[in-house]
Amino acid sequence: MEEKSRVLVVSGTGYIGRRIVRASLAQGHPTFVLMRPEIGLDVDKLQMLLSFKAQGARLLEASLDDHAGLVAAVKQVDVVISAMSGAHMRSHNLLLQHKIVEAIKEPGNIKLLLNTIFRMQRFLPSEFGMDPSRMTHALEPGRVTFDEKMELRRAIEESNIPHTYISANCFAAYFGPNLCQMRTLLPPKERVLVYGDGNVKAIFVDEDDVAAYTIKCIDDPRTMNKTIYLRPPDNILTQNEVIEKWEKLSGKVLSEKIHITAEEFLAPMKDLDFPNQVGVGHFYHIFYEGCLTNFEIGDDGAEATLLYPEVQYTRLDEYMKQYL
Ligand code: GNU
Repeated sequence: MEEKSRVLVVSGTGYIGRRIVRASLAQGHPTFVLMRPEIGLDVDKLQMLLSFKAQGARLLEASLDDHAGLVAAVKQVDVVISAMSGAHMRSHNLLLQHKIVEAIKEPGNIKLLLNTIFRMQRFLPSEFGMDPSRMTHALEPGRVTFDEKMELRRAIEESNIPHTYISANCFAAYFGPNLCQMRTLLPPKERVLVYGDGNVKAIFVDEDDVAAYTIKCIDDPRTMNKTIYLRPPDNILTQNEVIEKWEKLSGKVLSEKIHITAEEFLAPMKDLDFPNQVGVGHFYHIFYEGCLTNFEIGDDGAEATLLYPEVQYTRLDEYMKQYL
C-alpha cells in the first residue's frame, strides 16, 4: 500500500485546525504542523504543538512572512490545509493565506527549470463555513469574510493550484446548543428568540466531523478542484426542530418563545460591537434567508456524507447531551 499523502496544517492550533491535525494523524497521514514564531508567549498553542509532536506529528518552523521557510515546508508535503480563522474580521487574518499561495507557486517554477520532484498536489484554503461564492449579496460588515475567501480563490485558480473548498455550514458549538441564540454558547433556560416562524432549514456539523470529512477529501479524485458541502441529513434542521430536541433532552419546555421578524432582528445592528454586527449578518443569512439550504449542489460540487457514508457523524442531539 503506497504511503499515505503527507499533510501540512497551517493554523494547526486553532479552533478547527487542531481537529484537522488530530484527524490527519488518526487517518494515518504523515502529519506536519507549521510552528510560527508569531505564537510568541502563547503557551497553550506551544504546548498543543508539543502534544501533536508527541502523537507523531512533525513541527515545521516557519513564519508566513518567511517565504523561503514556507517554500521549504510546502516542498515536504503533498497536501497543504489552511485553517486560519476568519472570526476576527478586523484582523484580515485570512489574507495571510496569499503567502501560502506564493510559496506553493514558487517550487512550480523551479520544477520547470530543474525538473525537481515537486510533491504538492492539493491546497485546501480556510473555508469551512457558508459558500462564499454564494454570498456576494451578504450584509456588511460580515461580508468581509466572504470577500477575502473569494479573493484567495481567485489567486489559487489563476495560479492553477489544485484545490478543494470545504463548505462546512454551521459549527455546532456556535449555533446548536444555544438554540441558535446570539451572544451565548449555552442553552437558554426560559425564553428563546425564534427567527421568523422558526421553520428555515439550517445545517449543523460537529467540528470533529468537519475535520474527519476534510481529511477524507484530500486524496480523493472526486473532490479535486471542487467545493465539498457537508450536509449530514439528520443535522439539516429548522430552529424549531433544534429547540424541540433540546426540550426533549432536558425534559423542560421553554416557557417563552418570542418570534422576531427579520426587520426586528436587523434593527439593532448599528448599536452592536463589531463581532456581533458580523454575527447578526451571518445569523440573518442562515436563519431568515436559509442560505445554507436554498440551493442545489452543482457539478462543481459534491456532498460529503454521500462521498463518505462510512463516517458516523454526530447527530446534534448527541452533541447537545454534554450541555445537560
Ligand atoms: C463564527 C458568532 C456567534 C458571532 C470562526 C456573534 C469564522 C471563524 C472560530 O458566524 O464571528 O453567538 O472561527 O453573538 O473562523 C460567528 C462567527 C459566531 C457567526 C464568528 C466563526 C468562527 C466564523 C454568536 C455571536 C453565538
